[in-house]
Amino acid sequence: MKLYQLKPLILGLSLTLGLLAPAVAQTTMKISISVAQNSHQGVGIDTFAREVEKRTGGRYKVQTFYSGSLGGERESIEAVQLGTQELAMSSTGPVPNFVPETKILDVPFLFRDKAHARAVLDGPIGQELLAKFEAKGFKALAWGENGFRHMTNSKRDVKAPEDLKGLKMRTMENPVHIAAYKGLGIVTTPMAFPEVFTALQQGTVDGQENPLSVIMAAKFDQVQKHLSLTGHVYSPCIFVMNKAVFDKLSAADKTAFVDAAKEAAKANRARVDQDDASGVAELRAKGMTVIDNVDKARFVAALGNVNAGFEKDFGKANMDRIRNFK
Ligand code: EAX
Repeated sequence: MKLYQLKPLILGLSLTLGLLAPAVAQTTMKISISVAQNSHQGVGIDTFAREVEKRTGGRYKVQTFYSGSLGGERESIEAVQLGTQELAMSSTGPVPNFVPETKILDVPFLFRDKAHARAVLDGPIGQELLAKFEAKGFKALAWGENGFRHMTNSKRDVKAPEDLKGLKMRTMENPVHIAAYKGLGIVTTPMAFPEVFTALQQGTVDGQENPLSVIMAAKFDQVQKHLSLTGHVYSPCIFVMNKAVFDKLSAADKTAFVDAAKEAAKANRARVDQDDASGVAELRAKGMTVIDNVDKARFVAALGNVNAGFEKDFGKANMDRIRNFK
């Protein structure tokens, strides 16, 4: 057959396909993050979008929004609860305002390392916490990760807890963080993430704390000189979805969404590992002074009273269950 003879065939075929296409209803949903696309969370939601589309045969499309373009993390979780936005990936920063049981995860020096944190979150403790979201209008699909948080500031090298006294630092809108940093003598200024760069640039605050992944994605090296690898809090992320929207999915699609979030969490955590491995050298090359031999035991000791308060509030048994999880 000659090409010109094939043409009507191809035309006919594409017409048929074109007519068939509308029979497959396509639903578009939105997911957002507060950090840039080129980041551990960007990899997370990009993977999620791709996996949802693949696993539902293209019937569901997920539109991705970065850099807080739909609002900060608190706003995004509110939007998911209200249903004006179907999905969000967020740190646990603002989550206790919606699901108070998650507070325990942000206790300083609770997790030994990322492997410990990931095992807790993917195991029964983490799954029990995911279930708590349901009563609040959410389907929590999976835990992802921000990573261990470190302190940066524009004033001085922080080597010991005393060096933090009087530093004005932006904190997340999270009661556990605020109480802990106050306990270290920091002047705390809770603020949504999209405002942080400008606040640091204009000197409204001296410093902030975030994992290397976030520090690099937000280019905080441009406005912060001193970085201390305090690793003071492990910061989880969560993939949340509006519960009513999730409940309307077929059983197979529900599985597709949950599995897509699990794949996304894997990709997100792998990028955190990569950023943790390359971050210090990269940030030094960009001009930051990095204190990598912080005496953690002294930070833990300085938080003694605050941590005793957390044990009282959250239950020593609950904290020990996390600490001792293998
Ligand atoms: O989730 O607000 C924060 O500092 C978070 O770590 C950031 O938005 C990434």
